[in-house]
Amino acid sequence: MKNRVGIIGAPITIAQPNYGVDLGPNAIRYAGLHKRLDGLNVKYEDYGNIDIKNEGSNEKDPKTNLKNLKEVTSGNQKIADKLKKIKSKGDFPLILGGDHSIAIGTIAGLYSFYQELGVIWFDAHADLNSGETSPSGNIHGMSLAASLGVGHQDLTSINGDGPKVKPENTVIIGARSIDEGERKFIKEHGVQVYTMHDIEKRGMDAVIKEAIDYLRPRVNGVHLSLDVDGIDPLHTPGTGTPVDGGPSYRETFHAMSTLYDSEILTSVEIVEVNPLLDQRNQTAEVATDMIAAVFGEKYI
Ligand code: B3U
Ligand code: MN
Ligand code: MN
Repeated sequence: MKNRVGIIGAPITIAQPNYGVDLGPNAIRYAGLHKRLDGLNVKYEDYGNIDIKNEGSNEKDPKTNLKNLKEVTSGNQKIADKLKKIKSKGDFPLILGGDHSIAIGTIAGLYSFYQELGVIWFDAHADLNSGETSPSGNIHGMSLAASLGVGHQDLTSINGDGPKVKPENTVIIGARSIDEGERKFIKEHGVQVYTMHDIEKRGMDAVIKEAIDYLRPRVNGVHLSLDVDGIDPLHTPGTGTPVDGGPSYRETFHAMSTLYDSEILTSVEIVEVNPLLDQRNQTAEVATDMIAAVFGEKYI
């Protein structure tokens, strides 16, 4: 990556049920993010954390089936604005979450620069729910759908009405907990999904290379949205909704390293690190290892 990296903390926590995800950005910094980037000779500017008010009622609105819609919307509006600012300076955005709702803001901001944005959504979940299909009312399970233009208007109209990314430019990797409504969404909209079944059968190397080859001719930028619950919880216990049976540390590191080699990425975010559920900051350390891999760290 030739551009300077612009680091932003985006500490939204109220789009999911556990407090503590707002501490994720600092946990990743404490795990040694800056030193790792220094070691790779990556130039960066850390803009600190966006001022987010995590003060919702945490109650499902009976009309919309959404929790904390107003607060999640205003937090994401701030994230979209910040993204636009640092992209205008020419920075390569690195966003530290925060829960996965922050992708609504980052992708909306990126839309001003990439009308054909590709998205790699590395996650145990598909995050393709809406108020109509969500079992929980938690907006972090709806962020990819909202970016695709499906969901409550407040969420789909951040930085302009409508879809910010096309289903055919979207690849999900690592999915193993998909709700009924999300299954339908995938079939109807044609999102490319590599479940754990595909990874088990074909190996991570084949899957990540196919994803890169699929996106490269279609898009003019690629955003990596890395949910740490995508990784097997053996390695990342500090996250709110862990799902067993995920890609190992090694497989994930390899995928990140292959993405670096491909030179396809134009922005990266890492989400759902929750230090209050963690053991000795292990999850933030794994997150930092994965960031190092995506910025070029090798074994030798
Ligand atoms: N699909 C479920 C659970 C979930 C989604 N994302 C996470 N958990 N992290 C839902 O609530 O939408
Ligand atoms: Mn997610
Ligand atoms: Mn997830």
